[in-house]
Amino acid sequence: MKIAVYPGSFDPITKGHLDIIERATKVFDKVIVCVMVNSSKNYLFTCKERVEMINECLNGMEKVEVDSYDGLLIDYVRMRNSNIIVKGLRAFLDFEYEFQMALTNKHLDNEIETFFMITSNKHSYISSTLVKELVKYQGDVSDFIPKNVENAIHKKYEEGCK
Ligand code: COD
Repeated sequence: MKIAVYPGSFDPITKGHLDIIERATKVFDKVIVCVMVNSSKNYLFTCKERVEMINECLNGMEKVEVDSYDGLLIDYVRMRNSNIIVKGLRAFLDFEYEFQMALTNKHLDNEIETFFMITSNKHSYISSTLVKELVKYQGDVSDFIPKNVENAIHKKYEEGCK
């Protein structure tokens, strides 16, 4: 059974992330979406909120499990009896960063492989940062995030989060 781990911050999940998840289920037997910590980012949503939001967006999508982990990605991948990391690539900018992470993970555990999936055209410029800013200033984000995610961002800003 080919189990793949799709790690990320997902703060919040976007239609770009969901597209990668859906396409990954066509390649792997099981896809574990894992909410993790990128220490260079400040998060709007708690880990629990991000996990809940992702579950709501999956609409019972088969073969997908949502989890969270605060630690090294390779430790999590091994713990889940997997050796596959799935990543999405939007642009050249992503490539440099993802390339560095993939090689570091490979150095730490040579058995673990990173699979890159190129974003689909219509999702190529979506980012969690961009959608948060659009919502903050009342921009239309219906093409970028599901409605429940938009509502959750609105709620955060109403509560005074920055
Ligand atoms: N279309 C396609 N793919 C996309 C899109 C889009 N529109 N938007 C984002 N993606 C991809 C990203 O390229 C990435 O692969 C994935 O989706 C998640 O993106 P983010 O932005 O939600 O998550 P990141 O990049 O902040 O996640 C970084 C991790 C949390 C995975 C990383 O920091 C990590 O592994 N942390 C755990 C600690 C660790 O092991 N560190 C050492 C790493 S070498």
